[in-house]
Amino acid sequence: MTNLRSIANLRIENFGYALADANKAIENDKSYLKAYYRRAAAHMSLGKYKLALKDYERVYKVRPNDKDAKTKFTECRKIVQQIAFQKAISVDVKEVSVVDKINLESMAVEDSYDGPRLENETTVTLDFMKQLLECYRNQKKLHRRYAFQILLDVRKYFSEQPTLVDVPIPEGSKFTICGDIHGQFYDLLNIFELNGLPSADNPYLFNGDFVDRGSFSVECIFTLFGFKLLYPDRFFMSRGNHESENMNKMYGFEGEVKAKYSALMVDLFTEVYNWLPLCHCLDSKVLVMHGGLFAKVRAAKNHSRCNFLDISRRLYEKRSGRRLRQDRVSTCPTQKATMDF
Ligand SMILES: [Mn+2]
Repeated sequence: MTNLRSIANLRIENFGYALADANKAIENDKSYLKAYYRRAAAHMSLGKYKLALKDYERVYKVRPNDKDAKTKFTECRKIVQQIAFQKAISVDVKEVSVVDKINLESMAVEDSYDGPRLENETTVTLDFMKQLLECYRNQKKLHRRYAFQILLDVRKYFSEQPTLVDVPIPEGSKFTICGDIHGQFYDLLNIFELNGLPSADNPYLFNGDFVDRGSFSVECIFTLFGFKLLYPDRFFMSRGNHESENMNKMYGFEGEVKAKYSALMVDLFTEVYNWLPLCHCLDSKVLVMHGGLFAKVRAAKNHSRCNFLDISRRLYEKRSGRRLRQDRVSTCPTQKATMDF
């Protein structure tokens, strides 16, 4: 009787009642297999997959030749494994941030410093950016206090951005996309000379690989981050395969930051890079992303919005060099160009 009521409750989606009835039926007759089956179905519907698996397994063991029992058991086991896998690759958000180790107040700006200064010690202005370009052109350095301030601000900004950023482009207007800058600051200056400085009317997307290889990665990245803070809605940056801790160790950026600033700043850069958006959708028409990102991105095969939005950017933190290279190959947009991005 209780088992029949359990079936009825399952049919009208009263899963809680179905569960109670199935439990009662089992209590009355521990060998009554159908009740286990109903209980599993109720647990499945309530999202309690581990409990459902237990019952499905019991039914399957008693009736190994029952096709339906086997299908249900296999399906449920797959779900339980998937959940365990998702849990294993999820990132612990309680992780300590390097931000807590940074004390801007302790970084006094010496009177002798004649480089660019942030407005009120905090804000990037157009004037600051022009002075910064001039300072870098003359191979001078931005004060570490301002450098840290920019990194902290840009980290906060990116951490609040989605993985896929939508970029509206008004009809008939110009939009410039630039590829790998790779630490070539003087090339970056040439781009701005030929194509105009970034502005509200001259929007840009820099599509990853800002650093490594060239000797002026620090100059490139602070220039780009500065413009990002100045025109957050008109200047865009996406992550390349070189915006990662392992690549920076191998291809020069880490050494350059340590020489020009400090190891602490290297760690902060790593955090900021982990927050960079992975792709941009221009005017709801064109998807732009850097080649050779990571396997999980490749998994987003059909390039639907949900696939990209679901990707946690913080997954890509600690990867071995080997794994990264594999990922680069496996996610390369063309079969030919593989290793040397
Ligand atoms: Mn590259």
